[in-house]
Amino acid sequence: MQVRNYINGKWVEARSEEWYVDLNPATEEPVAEVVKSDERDVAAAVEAAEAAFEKWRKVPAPKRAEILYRAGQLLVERKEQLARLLTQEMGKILPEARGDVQEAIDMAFYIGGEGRRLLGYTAPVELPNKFGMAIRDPIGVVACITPWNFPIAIPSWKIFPALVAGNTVIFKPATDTPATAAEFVRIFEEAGLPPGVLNLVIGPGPTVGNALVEHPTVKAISFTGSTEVGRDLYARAARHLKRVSLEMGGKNAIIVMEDANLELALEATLWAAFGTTGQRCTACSRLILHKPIKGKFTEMLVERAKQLRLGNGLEPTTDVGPLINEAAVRKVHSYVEIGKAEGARLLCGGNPVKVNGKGFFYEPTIFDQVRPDMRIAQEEIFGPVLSIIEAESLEEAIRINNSVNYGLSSSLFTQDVNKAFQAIRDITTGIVYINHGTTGAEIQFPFGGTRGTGNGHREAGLTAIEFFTEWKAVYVDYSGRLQRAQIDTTAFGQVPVQ
Ligand code: UN1
Repeated sequence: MQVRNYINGKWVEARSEEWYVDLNPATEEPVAEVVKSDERDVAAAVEAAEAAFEKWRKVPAPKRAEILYRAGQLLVERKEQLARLLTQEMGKILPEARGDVQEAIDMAFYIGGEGRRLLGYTAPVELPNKFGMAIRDPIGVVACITPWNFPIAIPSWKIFPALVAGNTVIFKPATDTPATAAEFVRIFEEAGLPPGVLNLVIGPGPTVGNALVEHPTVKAISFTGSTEVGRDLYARAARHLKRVSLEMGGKNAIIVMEDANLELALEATLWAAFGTTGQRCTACSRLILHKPIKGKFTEMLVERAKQLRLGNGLEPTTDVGPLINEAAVRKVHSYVEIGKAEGARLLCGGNPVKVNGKGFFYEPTIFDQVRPDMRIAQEEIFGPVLSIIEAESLEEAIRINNSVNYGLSSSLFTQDVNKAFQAIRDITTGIVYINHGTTGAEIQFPFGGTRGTGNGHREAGLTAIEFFTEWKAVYVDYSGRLQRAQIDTTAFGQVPVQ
């Protein structure tokens, strides 16, 4: 399989004529040969997107939305095929890959509705025979830079809202998941999206990503990825006064209180910590246990974690797939070494593994006796490594929960409604779960976080359209004479004579 760029409605090779090989992380076999683009391809894509914008912005929004609905329908029809490709390219188990596609389907139909909303507002004005309204405009050419861990869902959060609002898009997917990205773009092509409205440029962040940040025609950048890259991108984009939405790391915790349903908390912890091999921004990497149940719950958890089966995500018997690549295995393992050196106690896992002699697998790993200030309790590992921290009270648990440099998702297990509401009030992350793990956000609510997780924006939900539109305030004076606001009004409390 060969994967090419999609620029101005055509599947094209990179100007460099270079290719790289995209690997299946479970088998280490090639999935595809992929174009390796550089700034010349970005320039061509931006030119196409700029030209297309003039027409696309004038297509009535309900008509733009019909293309989204058609794309949603094609995603429904092709869900299984896309999920299988996604598993082969990214590694997550097939049921999760189906969920990834489903999240894009949900977004297509949810945000398609914006075609008949894109709500602005009117408000009364102070002068007679004058009308005021605030309406939304598209921004222009926008860039969507996306990670490999949700190769369809995350692009869908960005591309669908951008398009329905009338922008044209350059899509730069992660270099680890280009084949899935290309199949996603093919769906828009088949749905009838005009040439140039959505362009795909595949290549490394330092060249393609940078070129997008520096190109003056790209007006906004929606980025999901590491905090390190996001921070640098934000600073450079600021020099161009670009609008930037950042969705970055997490260090999410589950708190389990003495009165919790422990069986439920156990299932939820296994799913949130080891599902997607811990490679979700929302994954649980800290487990804060109330002292009275700590011993018992830890025992239950370790026993179950040891039974999780590693393997190819296409096999129905697999619980946990591989990490994305060799570098990820090295990174996760280095954190395990750090944890040991810091004095945490390794209860299970802690080793890279091969399945049938191949693959970037890592054992589900649990550390006990972790102090909140240890690096394994503070830094994002992005793998199947869970740190157990003890707390004496709910107040202490919440304090520990909040005292990291990330703020994406949190979870509390309790059967006490008072504790639940106290936690909802005091937890300072962008997403809070009660009696559910830290993963599984739905697209109709805002997605994003505080502190090092983001820069104040939220994706999805009612907030999805905010980022991709520009406000325009419109005043229509139909008095036929010069009426000066703030000046030609009557004195306070005096009604103007008609
Ligand atoms: C991510 O890991 O960046 O809430 C996205 C969840 C998924 C999305 C995760 N719906 O876990």
